[in-house]
Amino acid sequence: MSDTIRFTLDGSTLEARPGETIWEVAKRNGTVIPHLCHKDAPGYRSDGNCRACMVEIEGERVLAASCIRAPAEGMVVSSQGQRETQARRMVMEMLLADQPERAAAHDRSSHMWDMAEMQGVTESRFPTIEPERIPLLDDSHIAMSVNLDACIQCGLCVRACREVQVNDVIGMAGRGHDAYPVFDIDDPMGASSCVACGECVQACPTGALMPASVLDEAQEGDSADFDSETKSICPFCGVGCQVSIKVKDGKVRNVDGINGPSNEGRLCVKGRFGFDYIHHGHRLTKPLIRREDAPEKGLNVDPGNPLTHFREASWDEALAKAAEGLVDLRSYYGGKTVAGFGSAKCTNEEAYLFQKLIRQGFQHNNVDHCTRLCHASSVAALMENVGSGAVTASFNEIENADVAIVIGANPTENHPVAATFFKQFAKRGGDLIIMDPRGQALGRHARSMLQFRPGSDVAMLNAIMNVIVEEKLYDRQYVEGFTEGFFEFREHIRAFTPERMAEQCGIAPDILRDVARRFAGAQRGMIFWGMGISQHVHGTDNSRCLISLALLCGHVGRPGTGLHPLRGQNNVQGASDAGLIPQVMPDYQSVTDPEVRELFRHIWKGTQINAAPGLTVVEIIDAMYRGEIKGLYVLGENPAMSDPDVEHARASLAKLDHLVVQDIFLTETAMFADVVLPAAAFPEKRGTVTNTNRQVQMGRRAVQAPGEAREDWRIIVDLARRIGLDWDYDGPRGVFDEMKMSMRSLHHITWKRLEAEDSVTYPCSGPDDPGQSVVFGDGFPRRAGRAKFTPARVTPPAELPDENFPMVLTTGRQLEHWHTGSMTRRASVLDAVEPEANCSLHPDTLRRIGVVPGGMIRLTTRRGTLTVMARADRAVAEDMVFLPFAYVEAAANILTNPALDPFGKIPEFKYAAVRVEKAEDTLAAE
Ligand SMILES: Nc1nc2c(c(=O)[nH]1)N[C@H]1C(S)=C(S)[C@@H](COP(=O)(O)OP(=O)(O)OC[C@H]3O[C@@H](n4cnc5c(=O)[nH]c(N)nc54)[C@H](O)[C@@H]3O)O[C@H]1N2
Ligand SMILES: Nc1nc2c(c(=O)[nH]1)N[C@H]1C(S)=C(S)[C@@H](COP(=O)(O)OP(=O)(O)OC[C@H]3O[C@@H](n4cnc5c(=O)[nH]c(N)nc54)[C@H](O)[C@@H]3O)O[C@H]1N2
Ligand SMILES: [Mo]
Repeated sequence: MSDTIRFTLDGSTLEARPGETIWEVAKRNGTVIPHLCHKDAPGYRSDGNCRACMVEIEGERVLAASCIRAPAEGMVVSSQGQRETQARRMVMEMLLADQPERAAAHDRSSHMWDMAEMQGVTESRFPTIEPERIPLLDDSHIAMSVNLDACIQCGLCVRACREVQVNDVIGMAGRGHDAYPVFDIDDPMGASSCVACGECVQACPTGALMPASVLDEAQEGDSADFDSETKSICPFCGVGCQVSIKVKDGKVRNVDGINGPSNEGRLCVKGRFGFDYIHHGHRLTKPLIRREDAPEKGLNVDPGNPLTHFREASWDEALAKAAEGLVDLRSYYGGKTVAGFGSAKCTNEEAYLFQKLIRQGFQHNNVDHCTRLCHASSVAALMENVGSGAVTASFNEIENADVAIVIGANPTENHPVAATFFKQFAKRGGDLIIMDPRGQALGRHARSMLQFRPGSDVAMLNAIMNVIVEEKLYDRQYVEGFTEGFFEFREHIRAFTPERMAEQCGIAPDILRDVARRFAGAQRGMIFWGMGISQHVHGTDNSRCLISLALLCGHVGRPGTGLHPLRGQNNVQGASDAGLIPQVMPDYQSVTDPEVRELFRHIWKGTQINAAPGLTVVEIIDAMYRGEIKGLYVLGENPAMSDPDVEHARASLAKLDHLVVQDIFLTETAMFADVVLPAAAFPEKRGTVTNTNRQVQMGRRAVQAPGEAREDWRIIVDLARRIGLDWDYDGPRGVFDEMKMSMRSLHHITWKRLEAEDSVTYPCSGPDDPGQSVVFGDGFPRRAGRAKFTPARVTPPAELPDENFPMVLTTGRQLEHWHTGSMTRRASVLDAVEPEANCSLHPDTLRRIGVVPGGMIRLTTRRGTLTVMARADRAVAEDMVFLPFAYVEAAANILTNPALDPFGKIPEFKYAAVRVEKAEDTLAAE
């Protein structure tokens, strides 16, 4: 290629690609030039400040830093000559002079010691630092230690924090030799605004910043002192970060991010410091059977001591008992009285087996999972209008976008690694537009932050589209070429003028116009959304608007464009693909389609698939309450916490004749069980998971499961056999191969490839194709290849504030906790950072009800009441309360409204009328 450059390095002629540095070309050709302040990882800008990587360039008087120097045509470079090797050694020696000795190092295997060793430097000829200048230890953070005596002022931590994660907490203070990193203005790390992503710890080449788990009491440690290292996937969110898990003495010692396609080496606090839930003393290690003399079913069990209500049993007995209860119901009342809740925390293979067990074993489709509470409405709208429920582009495509809307999602807390890419986009000058009734951290990076009224998305989005249509800003060619329904849509949207809608959504007409013009005027735009869109009785309408908006502007199918509902659980995309949905078989093939049923009859050796779509999560809970469903098998879900109107859900669980719960902890749901089956956690098993980007990735076992806990797939298979199914799987690989028989999405994705490549994106066009991150450039999987405009009307939330319940309750998440808290409240770092149930209100609202921040308030809705500690947060509107749902002692879902969206059947978790008062016990205490 003409734009490559040829130069000579150590006598060989090499080619440099555009933008490559001498260091990079050398590395690509097998020579690692020593380096310290340069990090060989995506996202890290070279700085050339430490001079550890100097090379000689013919004709130049001074040596050059190879990490920042670009080769020029014909340049002659030497990296192995005496002059540069000596100079580099000198740099190492000078830096080592100020370091603790290797035997007492914070990290005896730090990158710095590696580099010293590589150059034969073991000690320094130079005087060591004066003792009074040695900085003090900062151990104020629970997860990270700061020992600046090892700092070489290379600035990598600053670049990690500011440029890679874009958190801007670390800066440099002081000058020259006495420069040192500071947190915020000069706070101890633990008191700073640090969000504990740990990027700085991963970047630091000397051990000055270290995971606390690697250090002993004397602050000495060795990052290479582990028994095994396993590449796997983070078990928390749908970003699907690739991780390297270091295990010592059977326990996870620390976790690093590796260069997966979605995370490019980055992690957040949960992925880096949240794995020790798997070692918690509450882990289920033996099967449990409810005791005959157990008290009534309820939340009355201590998860650390279940033997008050349960007795331990052998696997044989527990599986027999679990199966017998289900089989009895099937024979007395029919298969329809048994339902299953599968898991988005388990693997693809486990999800597939689970839905197969229910469909084959009970001859109906009453199987669903948490996607129903999550993006069911988004998927309904996407299926209807685009013909596919998955994202049209990976979130990383934001790199190629000019404008991006993030609406009803809070990625800095819920998809923190995706958020780093969003922040980088804004930093590069990308036009980031946030739309959320609540302020959020991403708002600081956005060009516009539209803080509109909750539940008024359709009004706001329709007004924006009204402008685009009226001002003829839409992409006519795209609309004509790739869509249908535009003329009806255009008529419909006429009425939604910004002036009319402004009052409903609370955003001024000129702002709506400006946003419309920017989004439509950009070359490439993306839309990201989350639960603020989906969890409403009009969630499907909300999503329809977003789809129409992207179609109008032609922002689909090209790099830097697309629709991206940020998927939540680590494997919710995969579990949905695998058929854990009552209306569809694997790959969204409808149960009502005779050809589909025939296909599965064939693959499943004669099984008749029931043609009637099954019930959804909330419908199953209602059917349990009415006594129509009498048996339930729950795999890795916690409906006794996560379902709306949870007292009703708990009452339904208590009514069951037979409940089998398979989990890693005795969850609130398991407390109602007749049989509890102890499962291996994700880092203890093998199998594939699919992230929000459609990347199918390989999860591997890093540690052994505790006690008698078993991998989920194995438990499902054993149970299936005992209910009479003729299954002979001997591992996830065989299951994956069977999945491929019915799932086109897995074409060209083989187990062997995943073993070798760790990740392949679907759709994938051939054995060497890494998969397509952007889809639908040449049409949609719908009739005539066209996507559709479906007009949406403004509908109010199911329950509006009134005299008795004058405020609005909204629920959601926090960075450190995972959903129902089962995992993260048992992760030591995460629980220490966020230990107490809390809610947030505007400071003026707190003042009005007479509560100081940190005081207790009482929240009451038509469903129930609870007390919880209140924080002051200006991000929350004055008439709203934000309540996370991770805390059993103040379970948000006691309050939420179970009203459903008619299409997605998703409950309205984001809006309920609430009364807020000062809690009586606080009153009494005064
Ligand atoms: N730390 C952490 N991360 C998680 C999870 C977790 O439990 N903890 N769960 C994972 C899962 S399964 C999911 S689905 C994702 C969810 O991730 P998100 O979708 O980001 O989740 P939420 O915090 O529930 O809500 C998102 C936003 O919706 C806004 N919102 C509320 N009402 C409205 C409204 O009427 N309209 C609009 N447009 N916005 C509104 C809220 O203010 C909030 O900022 O997170 C995943 N990641
Ligand atoms: N109020 C309110 N409620 C909500 C929401 C909201 O925003 N507000 N959001 C909803 C959404 S989006 C979602 S996705 C749901 C989530 O609802 P759930 O899926 O019920 O919540 P989790 O706490 O993630 O439950 C996962 C369970 O799996 C277990 N587990 C983890 N790993 C494994 C494993 O390897 N094997 C097995 N067998 N079990 C395992 C955990 O211990 C835990 O009990 O909550 C919904 N509920
Ligand atoms: Mo979710």
